[in-house]
Amino acid sequence: MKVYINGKFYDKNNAKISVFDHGLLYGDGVFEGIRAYNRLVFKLREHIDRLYESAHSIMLKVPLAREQLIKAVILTLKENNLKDAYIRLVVTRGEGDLGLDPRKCAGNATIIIIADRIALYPEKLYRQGLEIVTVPTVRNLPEALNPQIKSLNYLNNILAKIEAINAGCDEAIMLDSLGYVAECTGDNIFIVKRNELYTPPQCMGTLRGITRDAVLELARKNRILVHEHVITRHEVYISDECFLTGTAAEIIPVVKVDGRAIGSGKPGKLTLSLNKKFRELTKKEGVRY
Ligand code: PXG
Repeated sequence: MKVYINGKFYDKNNAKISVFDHGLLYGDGVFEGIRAYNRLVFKLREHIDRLYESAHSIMLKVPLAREQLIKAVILTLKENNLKDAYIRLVVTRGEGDLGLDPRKCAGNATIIIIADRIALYPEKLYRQGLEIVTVPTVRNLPEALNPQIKSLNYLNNILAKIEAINAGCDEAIMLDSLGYVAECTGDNIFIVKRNELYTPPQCMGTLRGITRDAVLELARKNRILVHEHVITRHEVYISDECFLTGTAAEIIPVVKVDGRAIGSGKPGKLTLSLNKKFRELTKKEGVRY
């Protein structure tokens, strides 16, 4: 495997950055997870735009223009000769000293691109559906660290993940500070009620997922009514179907939440049909390499 760091490729074993990098010391940086299917990078422009937006918000200057970064991603995929891939794009504040002061990192931003394979959940869970739980750790408050910023600081999500694992589940529902359903640790959440789709609005402590947007677009094209609306746990419990979306997870059905069976307790019809449409989309849409 070849890893891209600041314009050069390194073997996996030699792909190293400074211990003074503020990405390591403070989680000071931003990232994206992107997928390529059959030599097509899915929603590459959307991921790149979100990365620059996250960086802009934390006043981190990405030392490459967007077009150059797109080229670097494509080059990394070619270098690794991967037909299907999961691409991790990381931009850190770079090397500084042992203080918080970002001025010490001026002009040192580190750009890392890793292309690999990924299987987030075992294949059988896509057929059988996930069991998830609501966890005590609430999602970061937008007024503290806005979940719209895809920052390297994922401790909030990792704590929730640990709580889910401790409860014997693979994934967690995180609530916002008002107690509404926000999202899962690395996925957005949807429910289906009477053949209509509901997902929390992006302003409520939720990342504006690119898979979420793709699903909303697919639903609208197929004349399924969609509501970006606050959701309570009760509404999840009494929903007909539930599923999660994310670049890594893709679309995964949820069949049990906090011990309550969702709908029939099996992956729902609309979930499976949207999943099929999503897979077709990933086969035909994207930036070719
Ligand atoms: N919410 C959060 C908090 C995320 O981190 C999503 C939703 C889905 O967004 P996209 O754009 O991918 O549809 C994400 C992104 C993992 C992992 O290993 C997951 C993400 C990022 C990094 C790692 O589960 N998901």
